[in-house]
Amino acid sequence: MEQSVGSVDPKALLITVAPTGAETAKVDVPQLPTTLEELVRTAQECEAAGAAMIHVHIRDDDHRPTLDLARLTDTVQALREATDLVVQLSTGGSVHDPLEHRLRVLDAAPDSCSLTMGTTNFGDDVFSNPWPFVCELYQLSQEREVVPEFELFDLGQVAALERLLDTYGLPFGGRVHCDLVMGVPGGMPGTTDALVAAVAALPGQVTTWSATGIGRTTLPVALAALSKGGHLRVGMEDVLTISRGVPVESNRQLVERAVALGELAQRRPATTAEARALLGLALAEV
Ligand code: KMH
Ligand code: ZN
Repeated sequence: MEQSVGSVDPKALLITVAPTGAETAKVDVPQLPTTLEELVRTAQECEAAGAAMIHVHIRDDDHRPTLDLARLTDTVQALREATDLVVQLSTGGSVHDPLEHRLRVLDAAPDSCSLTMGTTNFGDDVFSNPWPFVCELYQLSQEREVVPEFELFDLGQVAALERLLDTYGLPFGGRVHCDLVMGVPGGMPGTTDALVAAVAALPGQVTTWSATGIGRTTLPVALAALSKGGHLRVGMEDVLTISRGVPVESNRQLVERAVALGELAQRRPATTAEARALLGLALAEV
């Protein structure tokens, strides 16, 4: 029986894996997937472990972050061929990427793109997201039929999301999915109190949300998100230790831990079909 878009079992837990990021050097963490081959293998392992979406940053031949369009396009194609994951490209890139290169990411035609709702101090750097850029990227995502995931680094960005939706309407697909990125030095802290405040302030149009805690805030944020009925993002973009002083071996290990935490909360990993329904990428058949 055909159901309405987005009517997904509330027990389904969307696990997004963010395997690489733009901040960690391969030389420091050799297990970080930086080549296309490593990324595809990681994606397959993480899908098998329970992930349904992948948040992708790519690297060049020297393992440095890049937004090279041909490489991004090849990456989307390779991930689609090798997995059924929802492919989300980062439009955040690295703190050094010019805004015009970040807009060009949509030319690679991913299923989804990240869209950060404001400028954030990012450690010693600045992650620049001026309001006109946010509006341009959002309108481009609507035009190109790419589903945005709104990245919220602080409470002000939650308010900015409401302003954006009130001004430009709903995203392509009609769903509003956002991700609380917590514990960045310069953003909201990775605490239960901050998560509860952010979730309480989400605009009414939001249909689903996930959360991720950077570094040592990973576990508190994941547990708080589960207790509030949210979804999870995990991966080596956000954390490099599995416990104090113990390096993460692989992204699969982090996905497996998310599945185990979800089981304790009586949730089960969302399938890729459910993820598509939840994001408005397809009519729900689940
Ligand atoms: N690498 C950060 C500067 C995103 O992917 O959209 C930005 C980031 C957010 O990771
Ligand atoms: Zn990212």
